[in-house]
Amino acid sequence: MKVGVIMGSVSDYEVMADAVATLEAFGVEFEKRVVSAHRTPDLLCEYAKTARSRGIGVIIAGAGGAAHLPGMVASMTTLPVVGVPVKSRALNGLDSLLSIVQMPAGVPVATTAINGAKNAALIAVSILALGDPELAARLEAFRTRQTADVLKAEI
Ligand code: RP5
Repeated sequence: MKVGVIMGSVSDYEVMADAVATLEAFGVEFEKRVVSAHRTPDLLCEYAKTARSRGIGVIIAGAGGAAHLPGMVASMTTLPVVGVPVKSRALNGLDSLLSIVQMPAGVPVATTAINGAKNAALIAVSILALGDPELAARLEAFRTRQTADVLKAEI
């Protein structure tokens, strides 16, 4: 299964590139594209409704401002959706965070920190690793390396 990485604008890619780089580091297949909830609403519906049948297992959706992309995608698929609030110019991403994190009960979006694209990818890896022992081993190794790097850090 692959990960679908979508974002509301090309301008979000500066942040969402962290998710792509992390998925690449884990050797996880993904597709990436701009899907805007308000600029391309028909594409949004098509993307969300066909995602499962196209082999996607997790969707990572990043957006900024009035960031309805992750919630709208989640409303049209039962795949896990991870939302990334992208830091906005006007309100430093607080608008993005609150737009994404406060989903009413019934349609969940797993929300990361503002600009938390790397963690979005790690959540996607964790989910896919449930059915993929090799990927689970790579995730364990990543954590082990991360711990070792902190323990040997000199300041
Ligand atoms: C949102 O508006 C996007 O997700 C982006 O974060 C923000 C600004 O978009 P641009 O004006 O840079 O295209 O839809």
